[in-house]
Amino acid sequence: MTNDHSTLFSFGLWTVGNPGRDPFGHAVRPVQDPCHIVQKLGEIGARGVNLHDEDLVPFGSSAAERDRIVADFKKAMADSGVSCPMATTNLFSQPIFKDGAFTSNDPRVRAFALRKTMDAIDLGVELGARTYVFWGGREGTETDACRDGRDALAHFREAIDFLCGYCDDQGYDLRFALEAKPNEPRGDIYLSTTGHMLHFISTLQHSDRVGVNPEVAHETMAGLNFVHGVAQAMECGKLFHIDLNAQRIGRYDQDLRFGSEDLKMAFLLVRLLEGTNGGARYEGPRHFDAHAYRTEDVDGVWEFAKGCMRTYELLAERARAFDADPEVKGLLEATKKPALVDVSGGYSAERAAALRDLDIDAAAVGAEGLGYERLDQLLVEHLMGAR
Ligand code: GLT
Ligand code: MN
Ligand code: MN
Repeated sequence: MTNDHSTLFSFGLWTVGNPGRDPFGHAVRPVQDPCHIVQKLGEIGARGVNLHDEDLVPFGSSAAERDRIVADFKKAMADSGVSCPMATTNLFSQPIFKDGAFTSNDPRVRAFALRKTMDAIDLGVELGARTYVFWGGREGTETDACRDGRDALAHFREAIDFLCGYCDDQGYDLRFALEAKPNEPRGDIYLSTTGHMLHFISTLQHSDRVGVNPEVAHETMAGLNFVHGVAQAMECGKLFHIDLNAQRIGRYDQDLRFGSEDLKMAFLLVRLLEGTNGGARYEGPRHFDAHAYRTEDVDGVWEFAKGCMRTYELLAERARAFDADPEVKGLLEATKKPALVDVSGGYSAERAAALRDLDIDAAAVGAEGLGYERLDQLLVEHLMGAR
């Protein structure tokens, strides 16, 4: 099975470049040079690389150093046939962001964050990025006594509106994708789920330019149904990007290899993204925001990366087989009966009267079996390659 090239797989420099540092232990792998990472991504068939400003250009670099680093990186991208579909800003590592960036109480921090983001947007656009991610890792609290949550949201809105204006002014063809997370590294992070983000977007001045970047691990940490969140984003045309990985409920943000946990959810997610059930396909990059187990050396990292892509392709193939299975089709047909009174056009007195006139035997309907046990068993059998 090969990538049919309509699927763009991408990895962040921070993912395959992750040296295995965690809050309790030092790095276990050497730091890999960004140009080398790009070359390796090209070799394994990943055609996209994503980055934070600081993944490529160290914080505090001079303009001349920045230009030299960027020129080398662009050459590596061209040599390997790897593009940069998405870029983002590191607004979490430097101590100045300890209490947030755009939502900080301190106007100096907010100004610094805007300036850093404008520079990072320039970098992303120079590398060809079409999507710009905002993950508010430090935009949160340990004590809510420090700030009124309404002020935090107003400041966050002000920042996103301002940066949309910056893109308009520069003539940048760039869409913003907001990434939610409930907690970690802050005790609580504002706009904790994709649903919170979707509402926030509806309050923006330039809401057309802004969508979401949901991450498997972030919704799953909180025990939420990730597939529902992605479906909601797709249904309102706001799935601008996606962070694929794996996660177990209730743990720290594990960012595991795609499909390595909750394979059934991964199957249903791929089925939704690929549109094998008849819905519109998600056409953006399949980005793996994940990293190898800390037990691995650099070879293990590239096994991890190949595994993410391979599992995605296998699940896409399984989803196609599931939706083409006549027995599955038959069971799903039964879920698609036409409405008795079409209310999709809104309320009318006639429709209300027609609803009142319907003869519905509630007891009989309530007593019908729906066949979902068989449907789910078929899903499991397809997932296991038994059909
Ligand atoms: C960080 C975070 C991710 C975000 C990245 C973008 S950085 O690794 O854990 O979920 O997508 O800022
Ligand atoms: Mn992410
Ligand atoms: Mn994560």
